[in-house]
Amino acid sequence: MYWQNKKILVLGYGITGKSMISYLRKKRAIVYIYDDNLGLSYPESSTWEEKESVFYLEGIDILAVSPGFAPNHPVVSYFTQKGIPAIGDIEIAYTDREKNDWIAITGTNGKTTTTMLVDHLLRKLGVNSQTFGNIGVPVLDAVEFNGIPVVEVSSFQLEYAPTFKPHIGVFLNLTPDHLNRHGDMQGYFMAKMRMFLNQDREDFAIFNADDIWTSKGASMVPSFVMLFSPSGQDADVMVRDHKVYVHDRLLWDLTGNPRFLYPPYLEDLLGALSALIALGYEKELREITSESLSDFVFARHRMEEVATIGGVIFINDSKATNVASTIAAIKGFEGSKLLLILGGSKKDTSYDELAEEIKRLGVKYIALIGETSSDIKSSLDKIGYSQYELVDSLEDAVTLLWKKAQPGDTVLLSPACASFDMFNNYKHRGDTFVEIVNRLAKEYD
Ligand code: UMA
Repeated sequence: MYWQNKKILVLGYGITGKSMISYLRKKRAIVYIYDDNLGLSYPESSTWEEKESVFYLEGIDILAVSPGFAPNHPVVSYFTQKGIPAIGDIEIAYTDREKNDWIAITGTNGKTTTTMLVDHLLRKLGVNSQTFGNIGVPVLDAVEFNGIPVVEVSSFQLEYAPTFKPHIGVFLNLTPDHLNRHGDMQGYFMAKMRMFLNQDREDFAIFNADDIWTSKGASMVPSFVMLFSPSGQDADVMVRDHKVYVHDRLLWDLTGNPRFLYPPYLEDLLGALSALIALGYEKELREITSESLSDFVFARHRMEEVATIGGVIFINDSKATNVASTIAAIKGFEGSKLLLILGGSKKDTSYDELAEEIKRLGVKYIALIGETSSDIKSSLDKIGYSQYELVDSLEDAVTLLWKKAQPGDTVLLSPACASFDMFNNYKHRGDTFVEIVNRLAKEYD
């Protein structure tokens, strides 16, 4: 696309905003910057004017929007109502990259692990690839990348990617999250489905047959559909007796890789394998065997084992920012040995299903923190579960559960909520947890 001399208003001065600014400036666009926390900055200026000045800007051609800005943000709607297109970094990168060889992964949970798995396996096959997108690496870095770009794509980013069509798209699962932004599950689903609706017959749309939402997507896309099933339903790629099959052809035996039999990771693995099979690598995958997973390093803050202190295991799952993710995490434990830290910033979510699961599994004790602690407390009270306490900080939560725990127990931070009430983001929350646990380990020594 020709950006030179286009007047572009970049919204957001975070990871995405900064990368769009430097990219568009290199392409000689005239770049204005707006951020709610900083105000408005004019081209060639290093100062920030008051926020309201943004509404006096004339002649803007394009809005380049960071994903955190909702479409109904006053600045976004002011300009889009005037007919000015709002696009994000994925759209810019997609229009400017010469080849359409994008592999894009979306879904509520497991996007990062799946993106990393696709990249890991491509490298094992000797294919040059790299991860980009919501995983934390600006997708504009992929424009000139001389290999296969594997992109983690969020529903927020897809709202500003009107023509994006990955060659291979994977939709892992959909459970309630970000509903305050998308309105309801249908709105959230359609935001994710945007990734597939522009595809052509030669592109691939990969869906999870076990998920009621993503399996719906199969009948809506113009592209070639592939289904995967962790539960062993009939699908293109499925698991039966710990073995992965492509139709009736055995691909991998996972018995030697128990990490990947843990349900959320199995789903991620099948999504990743399906993407590689769509690319034509079935035979090569069979040759490298599941042994190729043995050196795969999981992302931080996702079921990350931090330390074992006096026989008590501490696990950081700070990335569990929604109920489904926490339910998936606790299912893997014998409840009576599990002590849980829950709570964080407000979202339009019900905690009733989580409370049911906690009671059913017999979770030993819970420390509740953050803005949502009283909402979670109400859900627990409703079903008569009383093994919890409200505390003021993450530090107090760790101290409380450490006192309640016995050797062989696990203390798990899997909050089911975003972190913005007390932390900058889930990474900051996870790092703080790791710090507190490491301090405790030193004291115990
Ligand atoms: N800002 C405003 N007004 C708003 C929202 C944001 O002024 O209404 C400003 C903030 O003051 C800040 C900047 O915009 O200066 C931040 O922009 P942003 O919120 O879009 O975040 P980035 O730093 O650009 O990071 C984004 C993703 N963040 C979000 O989607 C919220 C990162 O995903 C992603 O790693 C990064 O781009 C690179 O692609 C994070 C995330 O939480 C991990 N994603 C959500 C998720 O995974 O569930 C979608």
